[in-house]
Amino acid sequence: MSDWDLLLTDVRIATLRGGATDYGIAEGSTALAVRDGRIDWIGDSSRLPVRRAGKTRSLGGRWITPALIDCHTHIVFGGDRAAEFEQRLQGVSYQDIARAGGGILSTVRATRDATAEELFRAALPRVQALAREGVATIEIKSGYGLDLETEIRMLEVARRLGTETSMDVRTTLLAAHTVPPEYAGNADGYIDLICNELLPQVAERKLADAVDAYCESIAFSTAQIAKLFAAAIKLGLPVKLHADQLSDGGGAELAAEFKALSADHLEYTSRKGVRALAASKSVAVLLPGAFLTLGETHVPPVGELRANGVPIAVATDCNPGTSPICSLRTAMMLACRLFRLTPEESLAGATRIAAQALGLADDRGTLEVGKRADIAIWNISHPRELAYWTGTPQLAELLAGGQTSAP
Ligand code: DI6
Ligand code: FE
Repeated sequence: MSDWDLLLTDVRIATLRGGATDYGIAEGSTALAVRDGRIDWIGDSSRLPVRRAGKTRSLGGRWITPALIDCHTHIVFGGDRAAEFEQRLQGVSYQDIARAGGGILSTVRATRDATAEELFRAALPRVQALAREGVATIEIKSGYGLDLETEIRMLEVARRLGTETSMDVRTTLLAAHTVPPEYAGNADGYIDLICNELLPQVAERKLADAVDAYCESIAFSTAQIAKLFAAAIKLGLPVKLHADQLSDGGGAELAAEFKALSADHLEYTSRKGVRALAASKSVAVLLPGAFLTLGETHVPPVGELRANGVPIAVATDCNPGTSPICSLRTAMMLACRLFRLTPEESLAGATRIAAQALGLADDRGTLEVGKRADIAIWNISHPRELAYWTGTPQLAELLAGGQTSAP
């Protein structure tokens, strides 16, 4: 019988495991043991097998949950869009700003002008801010380069954020975010560039774990994205989609057709779209930060998603245009307040279901034997507080793969 590396005793455990009710709270006085970075044993302390542990820590009755997972961010970018925020407050719409060459394209200009080092230095404190509130895994999208060189630079910076911090980073190629100025009026030509040149290079160099696209009248059509998705899947890359954020463009149906890992936003998704997602087992990722920032009033069909058994995740969408929010706890609170998720759904959405949205359901997102020991230790009196307070320093410690992780 081999030894444990770490034994946590006198802990209260919210496992968040699937199918459990009440946060998957483990009854009684519990303990959790870690071996080789994974959870090796969980249970009642009175049944603890006798084994040597490299380190034993009594946590004085503190709560632990799975570390949080932010499954949708655009955290690498140049510049900011505070001036557009002011314009929008004056009543100018997001779409009008985009049509006038601002919006995503203004961040594209700033990102193209930035070196890899500058992009890394700008993103690092944002990644650290998420770590400080208990996040151990994030997804980072490209999509502000829109040319071969800058899209690759963004993905390399994202990978570097994963190697130089204790955050585990999953990267996504979002070259189909909007049509770059060089291809104005020729979106099909740009999709061909992505399919024929960018995607093969990115796949060859293993720079992306998935491929995303923006399905919207101001971005790409379902036909264009279908072509891109077919190319991605041929190269072995799973897909996901920005779907139905500003209008019902059949995004959810498209995501379902390609068995997407997730369909994200979904403010305008129809019943038909919800049923398609249910059949494809794709995750619905809700992004209340973008909803709030855009002053959107059309809420995603949460009741329908629930009724059809579509798993619901919650993420920050951290980006300079529509969601300048670098706090997953804030997104969790907003998902409750704006979309009527329960605090338990919101926490599951930022742990177990977020892992599923990244294709990592078997690896992390719950506290169960065999899963990665990504564990958040909290100063709270109940896990429902995690979708209630924001901006409060309630994280006592974050373990990533069983190791104390410094933000
Ligand atoms: N939807 C969003 O909310 C972000 N991208 C997208 O497709 C916004 C990106 C931006 O405005 O910079
Ligand atoms: Fe987004």
